[in-house]
Amino acid sequence: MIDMTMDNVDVVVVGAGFGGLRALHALRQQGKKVQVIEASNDVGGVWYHNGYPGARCDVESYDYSYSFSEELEQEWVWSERYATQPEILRYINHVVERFDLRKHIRFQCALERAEYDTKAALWRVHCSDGTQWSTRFLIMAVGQLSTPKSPSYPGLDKYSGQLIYSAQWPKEPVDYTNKRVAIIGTGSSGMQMTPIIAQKAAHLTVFQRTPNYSVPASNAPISAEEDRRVKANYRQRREQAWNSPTGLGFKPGKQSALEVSPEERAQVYEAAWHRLGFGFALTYFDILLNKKANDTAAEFIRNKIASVIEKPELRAKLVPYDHAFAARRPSVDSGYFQAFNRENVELADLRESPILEFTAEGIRTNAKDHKFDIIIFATGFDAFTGSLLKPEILGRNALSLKEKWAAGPVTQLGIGTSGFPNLFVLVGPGSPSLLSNVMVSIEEQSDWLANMIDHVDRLGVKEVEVTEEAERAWVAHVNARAHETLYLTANSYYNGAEVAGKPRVFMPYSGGVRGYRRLLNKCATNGYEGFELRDKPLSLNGQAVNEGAKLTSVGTLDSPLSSVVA
Ligand code: NA7
Repeated sequence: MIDMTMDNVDVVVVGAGFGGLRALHALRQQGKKVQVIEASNDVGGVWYHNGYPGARCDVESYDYSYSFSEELEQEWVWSERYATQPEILRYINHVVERFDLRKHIRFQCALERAEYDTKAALWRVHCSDGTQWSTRFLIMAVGQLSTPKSPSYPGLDKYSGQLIYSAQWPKEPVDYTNKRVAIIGTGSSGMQMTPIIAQKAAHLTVFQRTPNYSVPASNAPISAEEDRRVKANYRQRREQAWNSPTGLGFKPGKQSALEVSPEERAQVYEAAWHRLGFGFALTYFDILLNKKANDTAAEFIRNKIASVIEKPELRAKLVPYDHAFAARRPSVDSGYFQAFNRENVELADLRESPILEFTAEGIRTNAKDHKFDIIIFATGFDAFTGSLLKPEILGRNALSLKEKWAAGPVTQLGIGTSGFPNLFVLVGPGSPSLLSNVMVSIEEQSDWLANMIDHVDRLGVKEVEVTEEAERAWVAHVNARAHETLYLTANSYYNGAEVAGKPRVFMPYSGGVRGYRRLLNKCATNGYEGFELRDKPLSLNGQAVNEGAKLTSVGTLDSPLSSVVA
């Protein structure tokens, strides 16, 4: 029997970032009753929280935007090639108001527990504010980089200055003018904020553990003429993005980096360097596939980075040597390396001098006692699974998602996992997600899911569940594609190296958005191959269900990455 204290809806979507909002819109178009629940105060997801100085997208604005409405595309005017966080947040709010989405969202309402009622084929959803929902489908749109890490250090609680996380940037202004500031972490967040904070801080110390590759953003304002030009051919631009491997519109070069002369290669790299951002990695088709080809790009970048750093001792520390270019996520920066030429900017190399402890006044390494007014953790996230595994999600026979994925996430197409009927993940592990323009992936999967839900509703299907066979095959395929690349040669958040003790498995799908879309379409055309569609819940249709026993995890991947990662 349905618990009458619970509100009934067709779909609960968890998260009101770009993904959740797009899923909401797609499902509303299908006439579904949808409830979005969002832990924070407003829409925007990572773009709501990551309000640090210099935060901006490193995908071009025209491509990092929704494509589902031509009117929206035409009316919204982006001011810069790479939009800043405030502009992206304005865009998200514009979309929410324009498509009347806000009334479907409940804020300050975090998912705490979801349990599957096997007899009713319903998810019972329990939230932090005491609300409960009973829903046929549960869609997790919680983001891949949305649970910030919080490194612990001896003495952290003794520090008396201001401690800030880049991914939970305060809503009130942070005044770093004439202050002594520390940034820990040199991923995209640390690299973006360094040159901005350096301009006003009395002194800035950047704590670096791993030197990172970066390609210049070549950001620029968008002229009215360029805006007209893009909008006249927007469909064409979208088609190009959808049919490119990354969803960014860049087609990989047809040649190998190794089959052209060094002079020609230098010219091609030089041109790409000044305009392409991430596209630089596709200048030749084998940069991400072949170490020798990669070396040519890496060497070019190293020389470029070295050429803008004035002090030789800093050059040696800032130039990346220990991993292949783009095997970990490179940055697209605006003056990061140049910031170290300022007298008020200092590099603290954590490989040379690790942090020993935090003190009341700052940070002590074995080289120095640093004093800071503000310390910023730009230390990244528990990627892919952090936010998925935070709530307690109990599937058939009370199997928890945490147990099911104890050896790493296992999915069919990155969308569903066996033992958890009617639960779907948007842009989850096993999908192109962070190896793609995530906007392309979000739109693709939202429409696919909305169509699937509409389809099964018309058929009177009560339960949709991934088969164990399908998820085993998909994991094997994800691994096989990863083995074709250089991604496995580095420690990164792609393979769980960012959190101690996390299963070391490769999580995104590296087969590209076009290939992935073909597989999604094939799956749908073949009657949602790999998913079982049941007109009665499994527990009622006469098949034996051992209510007491838990499904064993089929999560062990066929090739644990710990054996291949250096
Ligand atoms: P990233 O890219 O995960 O970068 C985190 C950075 O923080 C990276 O340099 C880490 O060094 C460093 N880090 C992490 N933990 C520590 C500790 N304990 N001590 C010192 N340094 C540490 O996160 P971002 O927020 O910069 O970017 C996230 C994404 O946003 C990015 O990929 C783009 O998609 C946009 P490590 O490399 O692990 O040695």
